Amino acid sequence: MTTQYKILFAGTMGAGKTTAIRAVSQVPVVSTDVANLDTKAHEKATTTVGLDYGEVQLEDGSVLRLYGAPGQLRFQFMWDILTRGALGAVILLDNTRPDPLEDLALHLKSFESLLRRGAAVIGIGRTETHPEPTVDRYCDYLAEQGFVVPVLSVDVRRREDVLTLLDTLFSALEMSASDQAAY
Ligand SMILES: Nc1nc2c(ncn2[C@@H]2O[C@H](COP(=O)(O)OP(=O)(O)OP(=O)(O)O)[C@@H](O)[C@H]2O)c(=O)[nH]1
Ligand SMILES: [Mg+2]
Repeated sequence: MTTQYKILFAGTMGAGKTTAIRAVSQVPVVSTDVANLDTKAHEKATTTVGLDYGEVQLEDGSVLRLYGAPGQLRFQFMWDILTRGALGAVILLDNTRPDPLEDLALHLKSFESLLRRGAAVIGIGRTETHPEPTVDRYCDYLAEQGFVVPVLSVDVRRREDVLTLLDTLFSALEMSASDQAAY
């Protein structure tokens, strides 16, 4: 039987969870996007109200089942549901938002158990126009809170950037598995 892993894409509204899954999926993506009526929160045309689903096959033949969460806070109850059974998470943040470190704090709380076991990677979008907070600032903030999580600057419209996030997540998972084996 093919080995399958569930990976969750979470993060703020408009950070690009749906975009990221569409960029890498090798099957037609199932989306639950509807017209975005909350244009104060983000001006984009559509927003996810349920989940996204796509798949990508790794070189060893195993399959990643990619689930995208809705970013709007009114759907926060979906985050826990979608986290169940996930091997790891890609958390996408958007540097154009008013307070990206506050967004980070919310996601540290919501995905704490995945983050604590080294099963997450953080991707920061739109750093070319909004370089602050820098990746170093995010890492310092994480360290202050006792988290060790890789942080990358990404443009999730690019397939290679999304694949790099997934590679980094798997490296983090391997490292945390070998740390645990050492005890
Ligand atoms: N300029 C720029 N646009 C980006 C970048 N990353 C993503 N986008 C755009 O930002 C939008 C992201 O939209 P979605 O993929 O729907 O975002 P989402 O995270 O799924 O949002 P919700 O489902 O509403 O939570 C798309 O229009 C992308 O093309 C980036 O790095 N630079
Ligand atoms: Mg979406």
